[in-house]
Amino acid sequence: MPLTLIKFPPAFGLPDPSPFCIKAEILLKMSGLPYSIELTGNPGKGPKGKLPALRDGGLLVGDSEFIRKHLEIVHRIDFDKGLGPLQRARAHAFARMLEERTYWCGVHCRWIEDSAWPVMSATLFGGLPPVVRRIVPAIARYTVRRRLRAHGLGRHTREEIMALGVSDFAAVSAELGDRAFFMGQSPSAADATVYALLAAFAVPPFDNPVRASILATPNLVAYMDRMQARYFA
Ligand SMILES: N[C@@H](CCC(=O)N[C@@H](CS)C(=O)NCC(=O)O)C(=O)O
Repeated sequence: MPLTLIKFPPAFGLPDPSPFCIKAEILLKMSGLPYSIELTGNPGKGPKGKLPALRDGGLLVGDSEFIRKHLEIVHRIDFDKGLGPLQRARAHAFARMLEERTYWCGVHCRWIEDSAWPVMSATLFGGLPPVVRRIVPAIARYTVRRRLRAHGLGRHTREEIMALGVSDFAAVSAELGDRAFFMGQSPSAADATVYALLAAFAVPPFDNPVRASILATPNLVAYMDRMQARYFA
């Protein structure tokens, strides 16, 4: 039964505006399994109201991490083949940092920064009919602001949020060192997350201190080029 990745359409020069959808797509590419893509602007198509989701026969798996688990358990893909327990633990910790903390810094950069909002709004909501377009973006931005406050990151000042993002990618750079991929000389699951988050911050429409720090870090820039050439050439 073919696999179908349900994801958002490409945006901002990225294969997907969502780093979680980029992560899921890289995992599928790493797996070597055949898959097709279904594009939607409606996260309600995922079983948990978010994207990505993976359809496998009659099963709909929501959340990039459960998609990974599904590929590992049902399709017997070992993304971390060759990694020892300590490397697996480090990869796990970095991925959780990027997905559960750094991601929210990216949400601030895209949704809250006034300089980013026009391009964000036009990209996500530009296709709506004129009357709706005047209301829906404002409601969506308000909802995201509330989520950021609920997470906790939205309670910090802009300077504090940027400093947290910069420190996360400094840690990524230190861990990566001069390795070709995050955990060694060949790709593993962590690369799907690390690349997805780096790419989400590095795209041109969103200019902020976190993006500047990434672009000023040679091993991160070389790593992004390497990953892009390998998975999205
Ligand atoms: N933990 C989830 C996060 C997925 C997620 O946050 N997706 C966002 C896009 S980046 C989404 O679909 N948001 C729609 C919404 O919240 O309404 C995963 O790893 O897949």
